[in-house]
Amino acid sequence: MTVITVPTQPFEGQRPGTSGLRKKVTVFQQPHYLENFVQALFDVVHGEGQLAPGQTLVVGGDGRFHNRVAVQTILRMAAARGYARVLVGQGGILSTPAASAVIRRHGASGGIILSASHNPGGPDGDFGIKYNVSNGGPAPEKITEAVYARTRTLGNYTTLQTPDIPLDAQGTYALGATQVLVIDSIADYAEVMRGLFDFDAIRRLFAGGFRLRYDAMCAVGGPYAKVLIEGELGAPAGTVVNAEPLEDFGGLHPDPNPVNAEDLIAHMMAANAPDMGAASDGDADRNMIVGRNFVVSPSDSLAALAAHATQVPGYRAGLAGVARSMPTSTAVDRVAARLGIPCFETPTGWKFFGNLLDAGKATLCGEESYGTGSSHVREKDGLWAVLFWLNLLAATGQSVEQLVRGVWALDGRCFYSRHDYEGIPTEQGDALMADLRSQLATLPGQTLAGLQVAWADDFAYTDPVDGSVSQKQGVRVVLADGSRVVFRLSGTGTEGATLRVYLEQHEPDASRHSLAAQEVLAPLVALAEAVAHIRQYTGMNEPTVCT
Ligand code: VG1
Ligand code: CO
Repeated sequence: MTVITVPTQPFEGQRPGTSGLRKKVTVFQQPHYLENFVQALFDVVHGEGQLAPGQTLVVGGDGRFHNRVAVQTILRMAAARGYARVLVGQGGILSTPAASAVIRRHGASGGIILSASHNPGGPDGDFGIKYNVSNGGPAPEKITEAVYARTRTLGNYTTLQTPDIPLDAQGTYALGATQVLVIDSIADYAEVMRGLFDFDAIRRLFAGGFRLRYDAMCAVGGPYAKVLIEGELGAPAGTVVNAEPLEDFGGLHPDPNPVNAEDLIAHMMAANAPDMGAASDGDADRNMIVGRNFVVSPSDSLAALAAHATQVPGYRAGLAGVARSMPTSTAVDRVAARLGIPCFETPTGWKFFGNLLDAGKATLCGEESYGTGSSHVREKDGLWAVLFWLNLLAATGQSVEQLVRGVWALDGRCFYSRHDYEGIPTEQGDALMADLRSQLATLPGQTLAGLQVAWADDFAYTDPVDGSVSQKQGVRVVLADGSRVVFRLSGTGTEGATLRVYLEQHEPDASRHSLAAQEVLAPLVALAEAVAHIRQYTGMNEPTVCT
């Protein structure tokens, strides 16, 4: 088979953000756009002009519009690169955590995940590509930055001229000298889950009439949840809703939060609500947990999992440590302190957990953005979190609400909310952040909106394993009691800028634990406005989304 070399020119802006390169589908549909990025990636990972003999690549995506086209492009380019084997999920489908599991279990040198995750899909929606390394986790910044640099100098790429590989049935095909294996998208992942959780106990829970509503939001989590929850664990048919992955997610926005998953919330607040509700996002790495009449904040979910982890077979021996992204609430820090284990604070984005997990410093990790995971793979994992909760409910006999309130009773409640201002002109977003940064030296000691600032900084992180430093990861404005407001710009959006304002206040007094978060946090919202002049910079009076 002849490898062909196609001349090309660099595209602007192929810089991966918080989680891979995300752009409008129409941008990815431009001739050479995806090819350039993949060539740059291979050039960085293997060396310019170097082949990848003996190596295995994993390829799959969340099934959104353009997934199939992109898979075929990547298969041809991987064959031109001389990979020995490419494992591709059936139908081109692999959830992000499943891709991580496949990379690890098959000793792959890496994997390409096609997803824009929680971003909307369809012909007018978003597409994305991300590279994961041999530990199964997102490539660290030194790789993503090198890929970006390479995209700016690229002059050609190599590929094959071959017909498409049939993806809909499992099988083995030859593409040049490369063996392409279309594999079961679920089997490896399911095997990892079986090794962690007490499936018998969860089966008994369902057999006893326990009711779950799992909203897969017409995204890739559906088939996984169907096989495991309805199939293996015996939950009644219909437990998993919106279970069929659709190219446009049925018009839903597959970002599981109370705003986008309002239908699930309505079911959970109804008179005859199920015992537990859950939802996952476009690529099934996020999860939202809802109790009957009780919404669980992601930060509280992480804290509850950490507090009760030893009830679950996979974590019986205890946790080496926990880790959370900086804006995530300090609820898990308090659990860690009580358990006497270390707690790490990282920048936003799952790639920062990889080294801690590899080094055995952390076992559980989480982010405020509905992401939780553990050392079982190197990605956050939506269905894993749901199974973890089911296992805990089965083991303790408690309800979702009781488990969370139990943690509050011991450690106090961290009232928490994130306010997003979406679609701001990029210059305005940058100007707001620059303004904030210029105030860092003078903020301490100032009283704004009636609150006195104790300290302020721009979060910087030194990786405790490899010493790499990540600067400018979010501006923190903190009060003497630890209450805080954090500001950062999103790194996953595809249109303009999104300002994220994170608000947190710890409340030790149990008599105040049932107050509404937005009420408790109102003074911090006023502080945020006083410090950042959000109205002036964004022209918005209210956030577009509050979670
Ligand atoms: C957001 C979240 C972050 C998460 C990232 C990827 O990033 O805040 O916590 O890791 O999305 O999630 P940003 O830069 O927009 O704030 V996913 O499920 O879209 O891969
Ligand atoms: Co996701």
